Amino acid sequence: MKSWSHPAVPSIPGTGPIPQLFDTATGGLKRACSNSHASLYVCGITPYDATHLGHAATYLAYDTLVRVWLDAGMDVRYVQNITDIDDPLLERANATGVDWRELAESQVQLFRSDMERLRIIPPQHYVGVTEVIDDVADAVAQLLQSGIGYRVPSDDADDDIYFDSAAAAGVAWSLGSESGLDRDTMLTLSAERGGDPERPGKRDPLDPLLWRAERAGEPAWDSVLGRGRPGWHIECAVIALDRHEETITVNGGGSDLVFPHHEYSAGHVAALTGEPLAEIYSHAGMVAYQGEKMSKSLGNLVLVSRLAQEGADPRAIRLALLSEHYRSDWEWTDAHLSRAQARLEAWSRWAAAVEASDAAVDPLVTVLRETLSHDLETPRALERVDAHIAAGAPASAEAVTAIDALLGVRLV
Ligand code: 5CA
Ligand code: ZN
Repeated sequence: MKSWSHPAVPSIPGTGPIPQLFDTATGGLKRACSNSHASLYVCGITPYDATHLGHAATYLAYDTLVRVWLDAGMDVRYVQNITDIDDPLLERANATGVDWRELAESQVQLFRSDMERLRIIPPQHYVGVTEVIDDVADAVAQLLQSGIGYRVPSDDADDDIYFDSAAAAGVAWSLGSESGLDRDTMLTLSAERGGDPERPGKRDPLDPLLWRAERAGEPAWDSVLGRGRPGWHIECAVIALDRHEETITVNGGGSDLVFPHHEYSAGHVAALTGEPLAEIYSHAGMVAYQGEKMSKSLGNLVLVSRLAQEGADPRAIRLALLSEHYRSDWEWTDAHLSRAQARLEAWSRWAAAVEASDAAVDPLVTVLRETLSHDLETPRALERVDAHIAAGAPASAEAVTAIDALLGVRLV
């Protein structure tokens, strides 16, 4: 699919450090670097409602990672998917009487324009699952062949195909190796997040769906498996494998994807290749609004597009989101935006008097680099800029450039 346009990212003199990033699987910080390049797979939207601030916060976290990597001189390879066929999309399309393809297309377009508005660096490959149905079917056929995929009969269709978690356990993955969760928690989360632990005929209630045979009235594709459509986790496993030739540096997404989604994407990749999906499993915290996680199903959304229509400067939206650390769960309030607006005005006044500096590297640039490379500490980075300005330091061209390159906020 078409991605969105790339914002200008200036380069800062010198290079920044390789970032350290928190890894869910080991519960600690890890150096995020394979070699001279870094690869990133971030789970994309299910396009049935427009970009809310929770989505924006998650994509902004990985945008910050990309910016830090670029500043460290790394070649960055970035892939993102679109879940453009799945139950929630079909349910919304049916409920509103809109064709599911039109719904997906319109929401993806809105997402692209919101990402552009926020100056978020696009992935090089932006891939809808509907573009890779054959690849998914081939992968599921391979799992069937190796005995890791198995058939589960259904009353109203051909057999569905499931993933045998126990048979897949090996060196690169076993159940729990990504999430570290106990079985009871997994059972609860599976039921809440698209799994079907109650389905009869499965070898283990936790085993996830790989392929859903065609049902009357549902979209389906011809494939080596017959007519049907992909399960959710195999979609991301196959897109990550198709576009990255080796274990990726970082697999990212919101923390609602820790289990089952990233656990089983990792399991599927390990079963297909014998290699781990990622070196680091990274998760952004959940943004709440009015006391609950911001989500399409609850309807408590604050949309990026609506804030922009109401006159919010996209740079202030960016600063408001960056004022919270990406790993914390937090609640959006109007005060986030008004504080960010005031900050943007103060920074802009300071930057208007930008002057060339003699210093080899402005100390603010070093501070920003160090702060961000430590698990993307954006709230501290913003405070360091505030303190620099409050101390009366002049605006050097390097510092203004660094704020643009690393924080994505162009002041002049
Ligand atoms: N299509 C799948 C991933 S393959 C999906 O989860 N789509 S989504 O539209 O529901 O979410 C898109 C991204 O935003 C995911 O990374 C998800 O974890 C993240 N996300 C969703 N809600 C929030 C929230 N309230 N706060 C932070 N991130 C969120
Ligand atoms: Zn995903």
